[in-house]
Amino acid sequence: MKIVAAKVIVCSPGRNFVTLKIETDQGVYGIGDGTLNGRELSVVSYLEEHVVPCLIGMDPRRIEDIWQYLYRGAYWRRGPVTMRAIAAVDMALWDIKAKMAGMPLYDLLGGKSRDRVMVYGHANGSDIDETVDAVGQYIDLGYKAIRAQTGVPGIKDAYGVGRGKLYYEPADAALPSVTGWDTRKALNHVPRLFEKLRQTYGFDHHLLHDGHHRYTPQEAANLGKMLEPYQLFWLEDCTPAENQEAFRIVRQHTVTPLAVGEIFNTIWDAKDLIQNQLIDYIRATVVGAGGLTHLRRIADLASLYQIRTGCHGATDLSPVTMGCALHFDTWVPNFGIQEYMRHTEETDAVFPHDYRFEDGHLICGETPGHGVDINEDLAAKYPYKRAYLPVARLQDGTMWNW
Ligand code: CS2
Ligand code: MG
Repeated sequence: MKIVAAKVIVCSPGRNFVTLKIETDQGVYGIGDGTLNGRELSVVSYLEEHVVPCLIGMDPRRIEDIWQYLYRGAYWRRGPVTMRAIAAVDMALWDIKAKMAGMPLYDLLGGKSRDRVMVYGHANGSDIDETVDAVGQYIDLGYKAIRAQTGVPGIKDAYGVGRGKLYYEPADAALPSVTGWDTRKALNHVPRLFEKLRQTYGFDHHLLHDGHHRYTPQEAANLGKMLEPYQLFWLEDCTPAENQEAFRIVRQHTVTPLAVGEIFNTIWDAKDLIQNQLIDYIRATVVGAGGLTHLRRIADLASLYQIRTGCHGATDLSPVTMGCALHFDTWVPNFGIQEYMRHTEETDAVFPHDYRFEDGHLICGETPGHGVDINEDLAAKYPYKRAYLPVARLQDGTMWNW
């Protein structure tokens, strides 16, 4: 069996997506996602110039060998562009293998560990009352777990706050828009949001919060401690994780569960965090961390330390990644939760898929493969549009982490 063609499809049905389609001499094809939010065309070029020429003629059944070829063979290891390109290939190859086996992907991975996958939705508002109402809407929709973010007085366009809709899209400008940050103001405000949420809705639902890399370890520890009475499911990205040791400071001071990893691209980004039990949930996902072949290694290492998965699932992860993630979540023994930000109707139409939402959970389909396809004619109607994530500056103009 041979790979006879591989093409990169770029489309923007509401936001940009980079999709790889690998075709074989047996007529079976596979689909992979390589989207890197705000830097999409770098992955397109990596794939077209440096990966596709090597793939032609290879045996698509040799998923592991092709992964090692692209990882070790490049000499230059790791990084978001490389690992997304590898992920796109890996997803497409698992899709092909599962289609050939006539099995939904979870069966090939080892079979179902659960019937459905708990997801969390994104509730947000410009102030505490609006966020409390938004959480209520998610509860009415059946969600069991909800992430809550709020605007903060004195902070321009605080992270995670949309524009009055149930979903929001952060990459929204042809040049990066400038948002603000002030840790003192956030530390005053965020605990009050969760106090109000617990007063209003009680303790039955899981509540989550994303710090989006804004706090120092000491500030993050302080926030975690202040949030303890509200029993969060997790506090995410409370401090940047390039220095994995930083989490030790947070960990020493708070029992609020910690999640990190949406920007990790290999097991090396998480190794010390996992082995020192500094986190509770690992957020690496299929497109970010080199595909299913590598993500399952991260999950297996995490399982030794009772750390559970919580795959990133924002809108910049295409339905192809969501399909793969749901098969992974259905199999992985140490599953925790899956993030779920709904895509636009246009995106859903370009990427026909068989997963469905029901009662606060996503359920992956039974179609052989990962269950997500691309309608290329429709995709062609939505050409690429440059779109950046925002940047963040402190009140005095200092550049900060968005
Ligand atoms: C976020 C994302 O989903 C999350 O937890 O941190 O919205 C993130 O900002 C985007 O995926 C960036 O592309
Ligand atoms: Mg996040």
